[in-house]
Amino acid sequence: MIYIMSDIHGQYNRFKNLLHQLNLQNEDKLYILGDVVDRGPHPMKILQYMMKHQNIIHIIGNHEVMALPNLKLLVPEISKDFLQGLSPEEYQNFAQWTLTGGTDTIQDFRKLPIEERRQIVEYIESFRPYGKETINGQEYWLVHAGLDEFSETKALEEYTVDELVWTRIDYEIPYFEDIIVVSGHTPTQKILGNSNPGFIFRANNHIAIDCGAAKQSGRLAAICLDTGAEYYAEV
Ligand SMILES: [Mn+2]
Repeated sequence: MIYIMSDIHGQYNRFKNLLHQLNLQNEDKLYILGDVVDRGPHPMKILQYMMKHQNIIHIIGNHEVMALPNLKLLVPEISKDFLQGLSPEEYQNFAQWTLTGGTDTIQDFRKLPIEERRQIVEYIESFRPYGKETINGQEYWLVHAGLDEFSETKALEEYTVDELVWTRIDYEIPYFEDIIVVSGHTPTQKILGNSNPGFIFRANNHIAIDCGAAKQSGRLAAICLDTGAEYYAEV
């Protein structure tokens, strides 16, 4: 079976709750479509769990894109004058990241011994830009946010990471007639005209699975592509 989750945002309890429901077997695969970090308290426990499980496939989100260069800077012990040692560009990236939820990630990261911090950085560096699966003859493209600079003739391999992690999909318009695009990034609470906000959205050859786990009022979702079954964790 192939399962997909997205936008866990440091919510380790919801993650464990959902894993318990999925009861993953060694031959199953779980794709996580990015934004494991930021805005929630325990991203490191989630990443360390993912690292230990070969059948969990990590796809990059915009929050990993923002976090990675900053986490690299934070691997050594941080002194009081850390910020003064940054170049203007590094400083700007750092400030931007802390404004979009990075502070939770920093606090969690700093609790780790240096060797474990290195492992986390290496693991995030290995995140893939996208996934692709064909199940029962149906092709699925798995991306964090969508397909920016879309063209029907453009192969998935041709998209840059930035094109895959930042865009906001218009879910009323299908990308393809024959390929279903699975994405996170935009909570289904924010999809215009969605009759079931906060749950998995499926229409127009889109499956949107970010159900707003970063917020107390939201939930973490998973879908099984083989059966179509949906799973939710609210606590
Ligand atoms: Mn995102």
